[in-house]
Amino acid sequence: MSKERIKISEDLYDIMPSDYQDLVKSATYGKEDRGWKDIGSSKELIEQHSLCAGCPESMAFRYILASLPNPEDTVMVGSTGCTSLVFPMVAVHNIHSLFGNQNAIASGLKRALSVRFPGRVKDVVVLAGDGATVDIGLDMTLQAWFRQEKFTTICFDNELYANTGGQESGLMQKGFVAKMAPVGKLFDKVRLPEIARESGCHYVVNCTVSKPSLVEKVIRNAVHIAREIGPTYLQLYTPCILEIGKNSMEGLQEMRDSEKPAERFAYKEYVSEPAKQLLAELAAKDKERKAAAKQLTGQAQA
Ligand SMILES: Cc1ncc(C[n+]2csc(CCOP(=O)(O)OP(=O)(O)O)c2C)c(N)n1
Ligand code: SF4
Ligand SMILES: [Mg+2]
Repeated sequence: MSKERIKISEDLYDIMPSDYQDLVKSATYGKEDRGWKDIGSSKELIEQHSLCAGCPESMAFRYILASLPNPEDTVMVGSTGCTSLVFPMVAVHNIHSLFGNQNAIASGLKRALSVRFPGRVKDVVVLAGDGATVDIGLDMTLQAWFRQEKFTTICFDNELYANTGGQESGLMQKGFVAKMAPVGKLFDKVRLPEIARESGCHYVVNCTVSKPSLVEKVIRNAVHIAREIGPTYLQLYTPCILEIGKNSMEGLQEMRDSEKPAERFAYKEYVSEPAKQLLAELAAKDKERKAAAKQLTGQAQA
């Protein structure tokens, strides 16, 4: 989906929807330093959504799409749930998979893309809810990690099945009572970040989406590491405000409360040794590139 491929034929320009015209004119495709700060000043890759007003999943989507290092050559794989309501409005190639199958679909897709486009970087990113990732899709999630499939898995953890009215999920907290789980959860929240690490993921982060700069950093790291080394996993807390009885303005505070030290979404990160080395190399290259750009600007101004 590079700008070249979405360019509008001159003869058809005036009949194309203005949203599409804006996408071609001012989306950040191809911009190496794209990030959350482009939100508001460039055409975003998602501007509308059908989630509940104030749902933190909608913030998370915006930050993630703004931070993908290579959106024009990225394919996202979604699954059934609240997240799947958003994908039809996302300006990045995406596939909807049957509930729970997302990591199996992504495995085949990533392999097919590397055969079809051998010389080209093609990133695959799974984005699914906790029910899809840890319950119905757990086998597919784990097997992809065991096989060292080179893509990123993002779980929007809202600690229940939101889209079907609030059933218990493996990532729900112990004791939590939901509309369709009136007895209260009897077991502990599954320690999926730890399982991801044990299953071979090279980069694992557990955090909330309260800070866009942090989301940007972890998305970039996860995609780069998956591209070069092996599977990566991000578990992002996107509370279902509808189910926990908060209004649209309270999602951010809910995330801030849950990321305090010792709370269940306190920032947790694991980076494997090869991934650490890759991140150091990327940081050095980035520094060099920015210094060269600064020098060029200086010369142009002199
Ligand atoms: C194979 C299959 N099983 C069950 C369902 C019903 N279903 C739709 S969404 C959903 C829950 C999704 O929960 P989660 O993955 O946590 O996403 P959320 O809606 O919370 O974002 C379920 C069980 C389905 N659509 N397909
Ligand atoms: S039901 Fe919950 S997770 Fe789904 S859109 Fe509404 S607030 Fe968000
Ligand atoms: Mg959920």
